[in-house]
Amino acid sequence: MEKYLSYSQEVLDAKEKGLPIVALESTIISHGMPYPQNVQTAREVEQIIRDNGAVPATIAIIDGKIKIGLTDEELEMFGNASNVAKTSRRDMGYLLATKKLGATTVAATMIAAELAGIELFVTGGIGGVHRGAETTMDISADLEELSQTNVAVVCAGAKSILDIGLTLEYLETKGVPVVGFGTDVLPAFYTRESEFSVNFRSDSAKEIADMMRAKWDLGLQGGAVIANPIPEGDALDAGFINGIIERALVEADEKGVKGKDVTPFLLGKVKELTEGTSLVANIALVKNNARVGAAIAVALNKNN
Ligand code: PSU
Ligand code: MN
Repeated sequence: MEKYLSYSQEVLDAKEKGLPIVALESTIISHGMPYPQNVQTAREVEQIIRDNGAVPATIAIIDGKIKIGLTDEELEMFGNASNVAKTSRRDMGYLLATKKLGATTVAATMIAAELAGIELFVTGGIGGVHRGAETTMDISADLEELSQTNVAVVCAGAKSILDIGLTLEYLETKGVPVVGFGTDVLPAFYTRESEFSVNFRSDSAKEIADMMRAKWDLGLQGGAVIANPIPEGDALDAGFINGIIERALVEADEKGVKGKDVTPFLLGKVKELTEGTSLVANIALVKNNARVGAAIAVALNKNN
């Protein structure tokens, strides 16, 4: 693995000392937020993880290596580069071989985290089953990854650019538990609630860590979705944001956006149409996830 993985000094030290580590993705940096807010948010999220007793490992593909932990310079370069490829499971080999810049999605970050021995990963939103998937077959590779790779993923639920109901059905078929952190209903990213229930509610990081340990001890492959609602003060009005998402979906359809471009296009449109309000909410929920994720990583580190 040394041929492909390259650790930052901070992560290397953490591994040697057996400290809890939290993986972070980089598609959110390159395709989810504009520069310079992306780099600033990434740094602040890393600091929140440190302040809560764990060590952050932002993951990206740079120069033919999967980087586990980025230096400040790497983060700055990466967040400001225009030639970064969104990288899912499918794309990893190609990007390593060609030494191009790759931003890891939830799926690719899970793969990298597992290779690096990291059990917990914090992000904003996961991919899912898109609306209209019954004809487009647009289902994120993130879901397949959640079913086979042993990493718990803390997110703010599923965004309503997706078909949340079908996403839950898919996760159920694949045996992926969906846990609400302090909530009975699945949060919908910008809002604290959707019309769907989670499988389990837990109010305790330790309980979630124990659940993951039991699952993995049994040899049950795969991760879990730990859905943590956006803080109340940062949540957007459901009517407002859903109206905007509808408009973004219509435009994506009219423009014929396909494949891996769909999610970044929709996220970009939503940001544009909300005049930045969605970006503020997005930043707030990721930070909130970092707090919860660090607590779960600490608990996982104790029960392994
Ligand atoms: N949802 C968000 N923000 C994001 C993404 C999803 O709210 O940045 C990114 C994540 O990296 C996720 C990817 O893994 O989009 C899913 O893309 P796709 O739907 O093409 O699988
Ligand atoms: Mn897709």
